[in-house]
Amino acid sequence: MKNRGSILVLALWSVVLMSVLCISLGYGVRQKAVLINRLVNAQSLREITYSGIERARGVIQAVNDPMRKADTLTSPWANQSANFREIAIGDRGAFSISHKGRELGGDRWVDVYGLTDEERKIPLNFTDPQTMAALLENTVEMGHSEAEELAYAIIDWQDKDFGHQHPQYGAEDSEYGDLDLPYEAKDAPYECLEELYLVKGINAEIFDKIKDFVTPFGEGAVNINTAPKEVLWALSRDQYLADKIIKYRAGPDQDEGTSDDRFFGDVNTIFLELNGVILLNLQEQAEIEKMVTENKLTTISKYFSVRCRGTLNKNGSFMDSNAVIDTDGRVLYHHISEIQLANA
Ligand SMILES: [Ca+2]
Ligand SMILES: [Ca+2]
Repeated sequence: MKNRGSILVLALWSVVLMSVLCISLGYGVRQKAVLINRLVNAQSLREITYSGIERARGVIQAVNDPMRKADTLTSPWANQSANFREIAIGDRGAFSISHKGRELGGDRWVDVYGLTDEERKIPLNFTDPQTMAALLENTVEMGHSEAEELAYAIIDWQDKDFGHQHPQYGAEDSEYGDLDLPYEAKDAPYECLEELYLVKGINAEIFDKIKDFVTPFGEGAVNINTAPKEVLWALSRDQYLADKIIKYRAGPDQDEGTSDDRFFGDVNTIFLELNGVILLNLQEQAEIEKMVTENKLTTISKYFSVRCRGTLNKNGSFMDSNAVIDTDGRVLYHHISEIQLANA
């Protein structure tokens, strides 16, 4: 009887042990299956967003005629849902390339399906402290001396010398060396926008307010056909001239990005073309001539931003990817900014 009892206890223990083993094995297998599924989903999303960037490169190369006179807000890269909105990649998913643009005839920001040119922004590696200070005053609502102080720090960060351009303002090695975690000023061109966070005086609030109006890309000139009011205002220091340029561009319907838009095809005739439609005063004429003489304006663009979201049909997983491409087909910057994977 005693032996039978022991065998029964042993058998029961074996059953318990086998059950625990099965449960833990099952859990491990399920974990691995989830992991593999997520890796497969991430790979699919990568392929879909890369297809979006390839589409953008194709569109840019198709319009890259060296004889073209202008890139404008009605160019094929600028606003074309057919090319950039919810483009299916087989039955796996789709990509959209979009950015926030001002609603036609209003001040609300809406999704615009297309690329943005970097030449619509102030080039950080070529700008002067006065232009930068004007932008800060108008977009961050800083006082003049506070804006100048920060503008000089932004320039000092990338200029090659170690000395301050301004006797009181700016920041070079000495200012950064005094920080809790010291570093040196870069003294070399900005390569990505987020570098601004390293500049003395820049915080998240300021970065957010200027990020759409400055760029580390470009060759020094701003495209007068695409620049927003904030940029034209900072360049010319004249809000009314900026308004007149945008009014001219918008055409008779006074909406930008529509088929009746006007554009400038040659920097040397900007004054004549603008004055033919909207009368300019002598000061505005001088401001345009100054910008042209200092090579601050262009009518075409070479660098383009692509903000692409790839999504999976089966579970809504998505990946956001930002890239900058140029008219030669080069990808100069590429960064996955967000990825959200569902388990299914
Ligand atoms: Ca420097
Ligand atoms: Ca128009």
